[in-house]
Amino acid sequence: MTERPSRREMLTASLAGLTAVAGSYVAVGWSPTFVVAPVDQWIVNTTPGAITTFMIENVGDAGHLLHIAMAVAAVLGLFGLVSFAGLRAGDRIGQPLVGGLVAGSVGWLLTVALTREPLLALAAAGPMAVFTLVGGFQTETGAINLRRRRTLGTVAGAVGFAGVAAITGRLLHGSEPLGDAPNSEGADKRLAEAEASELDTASADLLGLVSPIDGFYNVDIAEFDPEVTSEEWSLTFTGDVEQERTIEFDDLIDREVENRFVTLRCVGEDLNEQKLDNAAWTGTPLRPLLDSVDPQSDCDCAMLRGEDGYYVQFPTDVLAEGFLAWGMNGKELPTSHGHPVRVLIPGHWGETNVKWLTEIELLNTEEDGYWEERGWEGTGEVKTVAKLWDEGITELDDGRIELAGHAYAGTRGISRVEVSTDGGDSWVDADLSEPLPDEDVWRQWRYTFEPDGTHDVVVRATDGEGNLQTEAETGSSPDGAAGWVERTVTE
Ligand SMILES: Nc1nc2c(c(=O)[nH]1)N[C@H]1C(S)=C(S)[C@@H](COP(=O)(O)O)O[C@H]1N2
Ligand SMILES: [Mo]
Repeated sequence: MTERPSRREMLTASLAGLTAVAGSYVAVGWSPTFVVAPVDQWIVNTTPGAITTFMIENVGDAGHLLHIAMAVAAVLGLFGLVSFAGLRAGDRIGQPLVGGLVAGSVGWLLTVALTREPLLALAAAGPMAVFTLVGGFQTETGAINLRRRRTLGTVAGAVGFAGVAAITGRLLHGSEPLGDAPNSEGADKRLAEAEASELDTASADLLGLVSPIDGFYNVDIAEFDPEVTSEEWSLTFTGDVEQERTIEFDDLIDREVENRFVTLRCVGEDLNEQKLDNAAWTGTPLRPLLDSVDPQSDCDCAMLRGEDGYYVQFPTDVLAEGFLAWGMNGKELPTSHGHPVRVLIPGHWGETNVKWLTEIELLNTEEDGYWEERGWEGTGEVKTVAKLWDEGITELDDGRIELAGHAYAGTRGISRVEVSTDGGDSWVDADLSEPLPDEDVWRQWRYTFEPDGTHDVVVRATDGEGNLQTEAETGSSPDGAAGWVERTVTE
């Protein structure tokens, strides 16, 4: 018969679990070798697509928090159980030391199994052993045998000291600033060009034509970004090609360099959400590389894969228009945007722009990508949209109201943005920023009016081919939100 856990056992197991997770975090930070990461990845991979889509539409990014919470809880529970088992074993034979060792060793094995990092796993196993040991030395009433107090004090002191040292080290280490992207000399000129094309707006917080790197939106299937150095990185063309080919980073950056503006928009965003951003990217065109492998694919389609296990499939002729980028606004790509190399596909939804790109497989028959398997249809061209975010609504000193925002229609471009302040009865043209000479880039719009009470403001764009933005509203799933953004503005 097993007895129910006592308070002492529960406390020991919880503390051991907590400090093991904390120890792992202190050692490796928010990285793929943090002990929670593989469990989190497993949850992400096994969550049914319908649930994922439901979460995206209803709780948005909070879905990530839920995944993380589940993963942390699972690891805490697992470690707690191990400590509990060690504690019981030690009690049974009257050897707390053995209990601590058992908990530490099993904890270590478990962490190595999850992270494949034997040395770093000690950061989780150590605290586990120590706390299980401390629990074993305590009596049920919580009193500690006096003779052992000194030993315990020394052990606890040492652990505390190591913990503080490690945390300080981590804080001092911090995140290092991004270096300049190789061969990105032309990027500065492009950034200056964008600044010169911007509209003057009254709002201090509204984005200009270029999104700052740390403000650029982020969409990831996983909660832990892969960490790939440019030395480790390579891209391989596989599948139905005349000739398989692998290209390394140093060879990639030696190819023809371009600095292009490319705007990205996520198919999963709500109509007036802000998963829409623009940057100047440094990279090289894909077409010559693709031609060099001589694709033989029957479906004229390719599957692109990223280091995080992400994959997406779309036509080869769309891919050929793409661009392999290693720089963002003149800096090397940050981890969160696909370091060291991502693909950028003009005019198509964000999901085609694979980060941490490692493989391009030419296929003979079409296959679903990660999001398509989960019910999305996000590999096509973006829909046209004009946005009116909060920061774009400003009351001027003279009492007038300035409305400003961004409009985007992929490679079709934006030719016009109209604003209505009476719920769509009458329309006026907004000012537009100078068009940038790139094929897939947004524009800014601005409109100022005299308010008179409460206004039902509606905004709509017309693309470069003369098509008016679709009026009928739809949610984001499966192929992107449609409709006109409507806001109530009161003087
Ligand atoms: N490897 C990989 N690439 C990816 C994703 C991902 O989760 N993993 N997300 C895609 C989606 S859905 C979007 S909208 C864009 C977002 O790019 P960003 O995070 O740089 O803004 O990346 C795409 N590329
Ligand atoms: Mo996306």
